[in-house]
Amino acid sequence: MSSPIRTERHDNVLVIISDNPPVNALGQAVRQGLKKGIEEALGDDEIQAVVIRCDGRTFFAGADITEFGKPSQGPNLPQALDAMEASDKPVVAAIHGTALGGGCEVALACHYRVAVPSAKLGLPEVKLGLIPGAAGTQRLPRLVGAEAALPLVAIGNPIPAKKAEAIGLVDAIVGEDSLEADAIAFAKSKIGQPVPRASEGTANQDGVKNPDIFDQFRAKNGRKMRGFDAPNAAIEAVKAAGELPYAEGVKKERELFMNLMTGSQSKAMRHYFFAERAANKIEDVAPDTPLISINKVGIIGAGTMGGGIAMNFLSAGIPVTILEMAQDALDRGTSVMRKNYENTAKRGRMTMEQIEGAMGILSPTLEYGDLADCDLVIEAVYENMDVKKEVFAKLDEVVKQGAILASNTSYLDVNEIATATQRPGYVLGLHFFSPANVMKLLEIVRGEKTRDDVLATCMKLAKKIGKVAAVSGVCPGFIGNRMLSKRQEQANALIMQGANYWDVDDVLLEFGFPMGPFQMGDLAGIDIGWHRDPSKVTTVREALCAAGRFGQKNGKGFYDYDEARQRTPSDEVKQIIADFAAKEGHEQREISKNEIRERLLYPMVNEGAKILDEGMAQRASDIDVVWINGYGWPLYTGGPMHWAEEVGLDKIVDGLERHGLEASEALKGYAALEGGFRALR
Ligand code: T1G
Repeated sequence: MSSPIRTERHDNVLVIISDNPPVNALGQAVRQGLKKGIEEALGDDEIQAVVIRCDGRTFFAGADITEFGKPSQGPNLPQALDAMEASDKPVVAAIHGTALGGGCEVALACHYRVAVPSAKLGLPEVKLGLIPGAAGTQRLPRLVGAEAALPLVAIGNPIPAKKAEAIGLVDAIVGEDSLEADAIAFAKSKIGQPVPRASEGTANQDGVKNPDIFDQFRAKNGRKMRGFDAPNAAIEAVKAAGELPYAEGVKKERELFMNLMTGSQSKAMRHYFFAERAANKIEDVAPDTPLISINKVGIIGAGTMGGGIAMNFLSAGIPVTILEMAQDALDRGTSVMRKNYENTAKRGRMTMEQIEGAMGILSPTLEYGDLADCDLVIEAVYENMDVKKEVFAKLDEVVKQGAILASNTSYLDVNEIATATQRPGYVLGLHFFSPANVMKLLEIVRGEKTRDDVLATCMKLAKKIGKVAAVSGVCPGFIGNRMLSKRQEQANALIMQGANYWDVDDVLLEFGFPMGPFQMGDLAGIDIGWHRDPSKVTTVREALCAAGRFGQKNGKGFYDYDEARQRTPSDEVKQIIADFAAKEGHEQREISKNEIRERLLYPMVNEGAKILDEGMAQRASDIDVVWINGYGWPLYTGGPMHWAEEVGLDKIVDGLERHGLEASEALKGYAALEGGFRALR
């Protein structure tokens, strides 16, 4: 098989080229070819300089993640890069696309780096639960300084070429369409000069002179690093670059890297990397299904959901016509959208010009007729079947044939909604999560009659508006809410049986969720939907409302809150719950945190197994994608289904039965199979 690496001579410059689609991952053949190309350049006196570049859409985008966990085949990347850096002939990295991970490390081992303006560079290994493993944590700080290196290595977001040039990672920005020629010219200009080696750099003295930067970085980024192992290892590695000689620093990096590579978090996060990409694929829809062009979107309802949904399309440059029933609601909705954008701008994530651009393609209206030429209309009206069917019947009359009609319902039967139209093939659910302009998850709910092109179009559109989508079948609560209801049922049962409600929240917090159900209730407001009659108490919530406990909004709900909204468990609430339980005839007892965790999470896995078995989710990893992106399931455990397999499905079956809960036939079936949830049933 021909090597993905070839070399071309341009006078006294050897260009080493990789052609390894889709992203020039540094698999074994590429590493082999790279090593050979470097040896060719070093062994030929005619050659006085080297350029390394890639064909296709990007410079090397990192190690080949599919090789991880398998016996490694040489040559290893660090050795190939050391040989290259040791050369006295100038080696130039010619960067386009995304030079990521090992790709960025290849560039760091080159003596110079030139990039086109649209290029990005980064070390995203922490997003896979790793840190760079080819000396990136030791070369980068020596090149750009520890302070500039820290976010790149420990947070893992790539930076644009311009920023990379500003911190000294890139030496020159070259023409977008003349990368190779400019890189060759740059290489020629360096012939005869001593070559700069990142491993010999001293820019990281800032970390030595000001050792506080590491603790300051941890303090600033604590929340997003919470529970993850890799970011702390990354900080340690960058710190070592300022404290140890290069060779020892590389050893330290290797030790930290191997620890992570063999740990559960990286396995989980690599699982998620492929899970998110697999979710884009719809098993029984041909990948080349022709798509419907979506040039104009209609949104019905300018409330929290409608406005948030609209913002996703406006931010992607897709014009939106938003409809309300009354002018004041319409005005309120559009002003909330503008305020949301302005808040984003205050955080430096948008310019005022971008805000005007987005708001400039928004057309508010009170007339259904203005939706006639929309290619997609999404309703976000009151969650009531009759109301939805009325809206869809109206849309069916007004909106052009061939347009997609979508419901943002969070649990209603999309098949029944479709019966209100003459075009059931063009009807599906697009379930956004609140706040819709922020939450990444989109559940695409496939009706019995939903056409393949409609489904494929919405999956592609999801990516365009920056959402992570998964296809769900039609069942109450689809994938996410159906499993959430099982956790909520147990949370309520547990406090009736004597569990401390703060233990329930703390178990989920300690597991890695952003918050527990009772904290969530206080945040949203316990009195939402309350009938306001303190004498009528049929639930714990009504008992709390009757006691004037509405949540954070009035300083007390399940918890008491201080001015900084710090929560404290309340004896009054514990007593209210105990009294309510006694009235309902529940025996109360001490309940351990271990029992709480099993009773909260195992029923979710059980429901996930049923969802999978019923075909309501295409694959178990789609369920992981839903829960990580829609409900804050901790990424470093891979999602409910991956986590369950790591726990052991048979252990989960036993745990359910031990707590008097029913293990479904579906879960028991998967538990009995070698491949668990990955096995076809
Ligand atoms: N290895 C193997 N396959 C990869 C890959 C990789 N590094 N990156 C992408 N793919 C596949 C992906 O699965 C998909 O396959 C296709 O390419 C298109 O990807 C040694 C140890 C580069 C920004 O973490 O961030 O280097 O689904 O759909 O949206 O120290 O892919 O088509 O079959 O994502 O345009 C570090 C991971 C690795 C970069 C392109 N590198 N990749 O995004 O396309 S660890 C990364 C990405 C490492 C070193 C360490 C993105 C992208 P399929 P895509 P995209």
